[in-house]
Amino acid sequence: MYIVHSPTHQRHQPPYEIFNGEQTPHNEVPARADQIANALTAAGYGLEPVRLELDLAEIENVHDSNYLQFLKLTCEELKESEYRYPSVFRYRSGRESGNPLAQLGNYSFDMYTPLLHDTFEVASQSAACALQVAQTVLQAAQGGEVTAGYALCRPPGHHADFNQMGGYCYLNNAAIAADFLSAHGRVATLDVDFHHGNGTQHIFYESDRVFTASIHADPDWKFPFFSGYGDERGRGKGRGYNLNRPLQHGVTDDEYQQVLEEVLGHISSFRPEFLVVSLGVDTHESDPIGGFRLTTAYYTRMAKTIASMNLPGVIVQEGGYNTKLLGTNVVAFLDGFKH
Ligand code: SP5
Ligand code: ZN
Repeated sequence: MYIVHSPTHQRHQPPYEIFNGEQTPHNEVPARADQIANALTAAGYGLEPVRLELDLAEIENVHDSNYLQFLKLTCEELKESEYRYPSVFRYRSGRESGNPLAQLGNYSFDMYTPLLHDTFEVASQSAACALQVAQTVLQAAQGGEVTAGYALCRPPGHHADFNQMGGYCYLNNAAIAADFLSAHGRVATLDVDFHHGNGTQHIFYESDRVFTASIHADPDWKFPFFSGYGDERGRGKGRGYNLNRPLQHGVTDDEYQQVLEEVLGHISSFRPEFLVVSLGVDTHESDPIGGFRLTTAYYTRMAKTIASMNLPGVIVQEGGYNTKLLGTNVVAFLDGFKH
């Protein structure tokens, strides 16, 4: 399994999340990626540092160039120790404002996702990890070989929309990989993070080149609340190319497996040539912010089931917040995915 990571991710360290107006400990901590990297190494997997540099001109299908410039310039202007949280969100008057505080609220949808001096650079490297894996998997596919690779992305990406950050996400790593691959064939994205992949869904909502599927906590119960319902099926020529399976509290391995098999059936009917998996292990029974009851052993079974589609695959790390077990769960998944 080809694995890419970015050793400089530690420089993005959100100081806290703001919940109900109060500072609460941030869940998306550097220890997450470090713990995964250590577990992978201990399990005998080799990790490659990312060498690709993200070219912003190449991701303009995925992210608004004004949003990218805003991220880049805002981070550059911050001092090493500074950070910015939004305070004022877009008011639905139809007016725009160039005021930096207004811009911050315009390009954010929550108060969990601050900008720090190094955030844009680290997020770009995270996206580059996904893109480098996608390039390698594509090359192998063009040589007639079906392979899979894993991008140890941090920060995660699946909540980041065309022009909005949120849910600890700035750039949509999975969408960037999927958009790149879609120039070479039909792509399916399968999001198995505990939370709905709203950014990925929305970015491809009107596309019939990328089929997006997500299995997640019912948005009436959990974040991101405003997206992820079963009746969201795509729009325009993308109609029928989005699939959501919202689930209730306490889902077990066997219940999840049933839904997964059903979703894979729909994905197969689309006849994809590439698969991008948004892997969140916040579905684990021990996760501090999740609410499902999946076991470590199940990740191996889940991965075997997904790998049985026998497609060139890019696995992208999303959430998972139990910093003691994250690595064990990711290793369990990758062990099951090996073709
Ligand atoms: C990538 C990913 O998994 N992002 C998840 C973002 C969801 N964050 C919501 C966390 C809310 C936790 N704080 C609630 C405190 C309740 N007492
Ligand atoms: Zn999540």
